[in-house]
Amino acid sequence: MIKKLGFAVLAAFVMAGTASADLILTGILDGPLTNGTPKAIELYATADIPDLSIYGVELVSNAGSSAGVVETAFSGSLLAGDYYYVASEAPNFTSVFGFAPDLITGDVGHNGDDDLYIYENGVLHDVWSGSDGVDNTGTTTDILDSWAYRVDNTGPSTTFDASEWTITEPNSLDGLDAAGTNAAVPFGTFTAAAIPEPSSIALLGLIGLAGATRRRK
Ligand SMILES: [Ca+2]
Ligand SMILES: [Ca+2]
Ligand SMILES: [Ca+2]
Repeated sequence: MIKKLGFAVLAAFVMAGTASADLILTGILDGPLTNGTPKAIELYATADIPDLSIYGVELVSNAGSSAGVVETAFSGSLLAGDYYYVASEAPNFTSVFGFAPDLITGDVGHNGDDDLYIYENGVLHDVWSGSDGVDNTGTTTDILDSWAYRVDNTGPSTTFDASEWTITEPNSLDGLDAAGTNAAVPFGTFTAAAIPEPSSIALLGLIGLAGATRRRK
């Protein structure tokens, strides 16, 4: 009985740990190459994610408002510390970064004045800009021909917080070629602290204490 209770608590903790397996939106790029490419987003896994299809993206253009639904689901799997790249096309993304995007979809085909919403199991999970009803042109999240990158150890957040982002001025990438764009954009540098160990150690201690208390009765 005691062992079963301990196992149930431990299993609940392990499941909670799995649920906290997280994907963070870390980068947005509106590139300077042909047709404003590469247009891409970067995401980062803070834990192993065996099935990425529980996550997806919605692009809300200009002064539109979020419909609250995934337009394109992600696919594949990630290990903790992996990045995931979604682009509007492959050739120019590949020429800039030296590897192909993981997923190609028009739903990252923003042009610097748009909002991006990331969902987990259909629930809002992370957001870029989130200015429903407002075109971002001329606002703090105007990244026309430019980029934004998440500050280390922040996110995900369902409420946009500009202090969690490095946001460049519009047209900061104007005139750059693929190599110049690669040098200017910090994709692949985000870091996040590992899932803290102390809480799990403390919880295991509590389980042991609960077991010991019950045994005395
Ligand atoms: Ca737009
Ligand atoms: Ca908007
Ligand atoms: Ca420009």
